[in-house]
Amino acid sequence: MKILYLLFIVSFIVGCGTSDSHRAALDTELGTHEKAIVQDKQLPLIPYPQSITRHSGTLQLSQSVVLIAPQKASTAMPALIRVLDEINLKQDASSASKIHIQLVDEPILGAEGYRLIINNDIKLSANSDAGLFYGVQTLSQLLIKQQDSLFILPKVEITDTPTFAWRGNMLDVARSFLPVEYLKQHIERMARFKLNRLHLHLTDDQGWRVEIAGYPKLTEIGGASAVEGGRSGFYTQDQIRQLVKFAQDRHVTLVPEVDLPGHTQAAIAAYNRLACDDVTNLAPYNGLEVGFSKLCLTKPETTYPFVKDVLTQLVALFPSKYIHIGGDEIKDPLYAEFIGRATRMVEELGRTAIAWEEGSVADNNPDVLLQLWNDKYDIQPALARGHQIILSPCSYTYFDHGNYTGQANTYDWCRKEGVPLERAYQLNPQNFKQVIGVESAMWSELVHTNEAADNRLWPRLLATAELAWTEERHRDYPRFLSRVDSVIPILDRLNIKYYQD
Ligand code: TNX
Repeated sequence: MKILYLLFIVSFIVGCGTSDSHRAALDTELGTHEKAIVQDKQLPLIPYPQSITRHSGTLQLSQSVVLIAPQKASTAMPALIRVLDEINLKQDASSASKIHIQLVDEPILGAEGYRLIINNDIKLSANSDAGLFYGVQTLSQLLIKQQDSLFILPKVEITDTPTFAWRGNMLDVARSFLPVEYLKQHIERMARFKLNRLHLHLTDDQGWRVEIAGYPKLTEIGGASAVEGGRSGFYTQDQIRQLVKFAQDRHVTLVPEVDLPGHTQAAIAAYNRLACDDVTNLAPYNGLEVGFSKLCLTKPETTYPFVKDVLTQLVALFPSKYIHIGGDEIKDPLYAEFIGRATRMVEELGRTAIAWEEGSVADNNPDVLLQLWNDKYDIQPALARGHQIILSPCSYTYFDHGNYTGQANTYDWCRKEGVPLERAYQLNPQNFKQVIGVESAMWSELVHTNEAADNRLWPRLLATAELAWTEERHRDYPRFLSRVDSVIPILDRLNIKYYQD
């Protein structure tokens, strides 16, 4: 029985530097909690790193650590200090526990990769501050107190780089508003799991959430409405600038979306001239329907200057290379022309547009990104023209769908069983072509509080993080699930009210 157990343990270890017989010997030598760390499971890391070599033994940290780091670790150092504060591990120059951070020049680490070596001390190296930042996140997940209140780390060498550049999450702040404080928390939480794109769906029929100079009614009227039961509100330009900086310090790019030319009732309610003359309902909307509103495309002299003003200000506020122009769920004979013009406007402003998949019918420059959201949408013709895609197929990535079948206040139009964690993990980006990355989406028609948002986002966002970062050969659902259990203390540390089954 014991031998079988050991075989089972050994079979669990991926990329392990310790031989099986050595491991069996270790098993008899070590104390219980050391055993747990050195062997039996995968390291408690999400997303799982690309390469791990484990060595025998552990490193026990003293009650304090000393950090040795270059000036240029300008976000990695503060990130590490935040983690140390969070776990109450003090800094002390005379400590025997050293954490060395260094910039190196190793092409295989790329722009975001890192190497973390835990031996008699901790060495973290990367080509860039971003790489160091991600190494800090990995280290932070290993800094979990054992039962006896000690930090005991496995001796390992981890070399890690992301699979995809785009590791995203979308929050719909238009149907129901999310306050700045929540977004900050969310950015911090995303970064802990190496997610790096926060797409903000800023406008829709039920609300307009971003201040646009010269158009005060967008936020006076559009900012005051919300879906029924949801929260209203808007972000001032100052708040956006602060959020952008907060996110930059955590290597998260804020990607703004103004949804055009449909999903625009809030804008039309604010400025009635944006509607066609025969439209009668010009009031704010708080229902759940989609696809009924549009900017008037037969009044180009009114519509395009508005669109240009909004895009110009978004570009000034958000440094993101990509600006999302929406483009979903609308029928209009002039739709394709509109999308083509809007994507070129973004280009003239020095950025690149993203459009939901429907925008692929327009004559767009091939560097425009398309966001795939219907599992079955035929994106092939757009791929043939050279477009790259963000993967958000709704039956895997729509986290406004239930954590389980029939969860209250969730949608099921895309998948009647909801999108349980296992389903979220089953998306295989490698089955698609020309993929820049993965993005899960939380629409907010039915999500009206911070707690509900936490419940819809976590732990499923851990699946998004791993799909986007970790290569297919290291992904395995049972192992992932056991690592989800291991990172629960981290979710608790971050005060996340995650869904618990
Ligand atoms: C589809 S996905 C939408 C949203 C809804 C969502 C609800 C997409 C581009 N449009 O307007 O909020 O379904 O699940």
